[in-house]
Amino acid sequence: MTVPHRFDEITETLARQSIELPSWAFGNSGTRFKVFGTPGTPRDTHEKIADAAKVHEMTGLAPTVALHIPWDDVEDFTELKAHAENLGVELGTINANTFQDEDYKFGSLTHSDPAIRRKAIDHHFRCIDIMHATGSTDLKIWLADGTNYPGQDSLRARQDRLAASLAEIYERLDAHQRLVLEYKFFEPAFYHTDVPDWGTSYAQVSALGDRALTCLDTGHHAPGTNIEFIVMQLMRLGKLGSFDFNSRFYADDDLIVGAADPFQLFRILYEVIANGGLGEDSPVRFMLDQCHNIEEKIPGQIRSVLNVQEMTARALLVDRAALDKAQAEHDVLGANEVLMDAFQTDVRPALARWRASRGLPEEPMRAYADSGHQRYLAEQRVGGAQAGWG
Ligand code: LRH
Ligand code: MN
Repeated sequence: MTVPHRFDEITETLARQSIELPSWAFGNSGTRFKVFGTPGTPRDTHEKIADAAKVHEMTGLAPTVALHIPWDDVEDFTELKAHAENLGVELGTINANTFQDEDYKFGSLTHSDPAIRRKAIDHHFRCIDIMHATGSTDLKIWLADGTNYPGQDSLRARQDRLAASLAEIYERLDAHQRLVLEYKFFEPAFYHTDVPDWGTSYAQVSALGDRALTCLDTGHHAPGTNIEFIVMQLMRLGKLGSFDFNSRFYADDDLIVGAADPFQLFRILYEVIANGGLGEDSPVRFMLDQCHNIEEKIPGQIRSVLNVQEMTARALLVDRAALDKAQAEHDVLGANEVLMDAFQTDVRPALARWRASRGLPEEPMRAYADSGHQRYLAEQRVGGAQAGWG
């Protein structure tokens, strides 16, 4: 199992890897049972961005931060852009939010009332205005829209209303802007969700145009779903725009990516690589979408981007020539062994040396713990309300 000797062949691709951080991962989050606080949690968007910048400083892997509107609303987004750049990061994907307003009880872009649809469309127009100020290229749309009981509403009518609403939003984008439509098979709706699967997202975005793509959240599939097959198919169709990386044992647990199922993350990244997703002009954007309900948030994000980097390195070390040969010969076990060889390769020592060669901490988790930054934040950030999903 001598794969590591090829590590030098993959560093150019690894150096191109960037993983966008979700601002909301630095705020408090939880479940319907409890949202716990954590000493040092940011109180506002500026502090969330400062924490994201700390993750980039420790790993060199996270140069952009995604915002969620209205959670990250500020007076002046141009000033916020400058604030981020002064900290060495940029503002990324703008996430719309039509899942916390009373008016959206029975839907937003799918609602039967044209006035409610108008309100939801206008919210997306505002997100596009914010993109102009932040220089962001991606508008991410995830809808909680759905029903809880059969018969509650017309599934067909809602799809048609959704298509019309999305068309208005797509029209408002300018030439360098994209929209990504995220799907999720359930929650908060418990009978049907209007964008439940990749097929529905693909159908809706394909009707819009080239700058409308699909967002794949790794926590949004029914148990037993072969997610890497969906990755391959959406990339084959040129419609995979972005990932929301996280992991789960049961439902949309939003745990640290790779924590629940590192082999699944490896298989997903192998398909990303095999379909050109890490190429220089790849349209695929990689983002984390996680909640650190009980663990500290900055170390949680550091651990997350390192998990993606580690599994990426292993997937890049797959001996393609040996795999192609085994596949051509229908050498079932041989082919599987080639993939498992790479998956079982410990790339951590080589990655640590490579980080050091780029002036980064060899062990970012330990370096962050030793920095005392967490204690500093807990002492600094006293008073005010800790940020969260509200
Ligand atoms: C929905 C979701 C979506 C975000 C939210 C924070 O479950 O994955 O991407 O808007 O989490
Ligand atoms: Mn998501």
